[in-house]
Amino acid sequence: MNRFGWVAGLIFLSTSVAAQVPADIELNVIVDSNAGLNSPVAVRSPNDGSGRLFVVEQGGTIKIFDTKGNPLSQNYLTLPVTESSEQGLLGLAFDPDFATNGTFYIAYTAPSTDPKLGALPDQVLRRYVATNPAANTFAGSSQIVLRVPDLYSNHNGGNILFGGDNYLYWGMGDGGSGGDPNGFAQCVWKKAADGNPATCGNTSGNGPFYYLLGKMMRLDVRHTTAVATANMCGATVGQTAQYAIPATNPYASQSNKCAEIWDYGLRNPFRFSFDSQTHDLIIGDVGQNLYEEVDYEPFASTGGRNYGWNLCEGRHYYSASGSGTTCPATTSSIAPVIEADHSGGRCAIIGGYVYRGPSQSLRGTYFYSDNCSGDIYYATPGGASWDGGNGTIAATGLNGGNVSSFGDDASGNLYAVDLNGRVLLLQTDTIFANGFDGP
Ligand SMILES: [Ca+2]
Ligand SMILES: [Ca+2]
Repeated sequence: MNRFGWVAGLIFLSTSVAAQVPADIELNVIVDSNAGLNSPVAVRSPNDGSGRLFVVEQGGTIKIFDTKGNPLSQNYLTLPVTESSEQGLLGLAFDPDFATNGTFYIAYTAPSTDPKLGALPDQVLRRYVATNPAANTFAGSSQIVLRVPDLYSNHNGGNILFGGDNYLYWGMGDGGSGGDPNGFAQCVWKKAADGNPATCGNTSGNGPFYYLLGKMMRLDVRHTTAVATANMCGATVGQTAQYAIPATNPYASQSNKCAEIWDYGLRNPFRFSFDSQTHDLIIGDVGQNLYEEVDYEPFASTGGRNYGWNLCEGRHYYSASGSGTTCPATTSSIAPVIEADHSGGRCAIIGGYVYRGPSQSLRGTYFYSDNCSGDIYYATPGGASWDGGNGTIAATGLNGGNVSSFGDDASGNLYAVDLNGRVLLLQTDTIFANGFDGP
């Protein structure tokens, strides 16, 4: 492409947020509030050809809905968790070969009666292996893969997904409170050169385990480790670990940094996704009091990226060391592609998906929401800023209630989950895919 064409492309991207979504875009109720769902926080497809949708309830239950949106009579799985506004059963990820190996993972806050590494119940990653992958109630075995200690009940991340590389990504919040008082999000050290880096806070006892807070972890959960090494911050040195470190993780070969870390500088990456076509990683990172953000990472990335928290909040300084919007550049962290302030009733971003489903006119558009406003927003991926670099947010005019999550299925249908007990399907009115009835 010639220079002029490249410049023209930039001009197009800078104005692309003003593009209109189709007039016939709709948000249709697939599971309504009478279906008995209690605080749903995730929807997942097992991609096994069954058409089943698995819906995660924060209180510790996984339910299955059929292709018409009707709940099956029995729960798929129930487990004890600690539940509060941000604690609970938070994530579900099916192994890419679930149809044959029956393996899936959940992320949850442990019940208060479990042993714990920190002051509060751990955030736990657990593997399940179903004896019969096609069964509608779980029977089989399970084991804990990794535990992360916690200090405050908020900021627990909890989304888990397999990437296009077949590694499991687990978004972890900064531990909680406000402002990341211990500086965990900027701390990648297993052991500091001087033995006690000030930026890593007071973590007496189980120190290194805390350094997984405020991170995107990347784990090879399809393999175990016979003898855990010193840079595995989620395992005890010398003991067996129920996961392995991908050799291509940024700190895999460094002795003094946590090998589980893929990215750092995250506050609460509550919901993230992978573009099913490009495998790019797109993270919704919940802001402090002023700025929500979306972070973007191409599939070709080698990780080790610093998304800025708690130096920056969005494109703005958070720390007292500066002011204005030059924070990412000044701190050498990565600026978000979308920054959303708290006008319009926004309080906490809900990261969404790039649509790749049957409604052709929606393909390639990124849809996301906010837990307080419930508005469904959209942006066109491309370049370093999807909002024109100035925080201009584009709304579809659709509202999903207290949106907690999005999810897709094998056909690319995009679902939004409403904490009020609903699952919604985003589509244009000419498409009723996967057997769902139209309005
Ligand atoms: Ca927490
Ligand atoms: Ca950031």
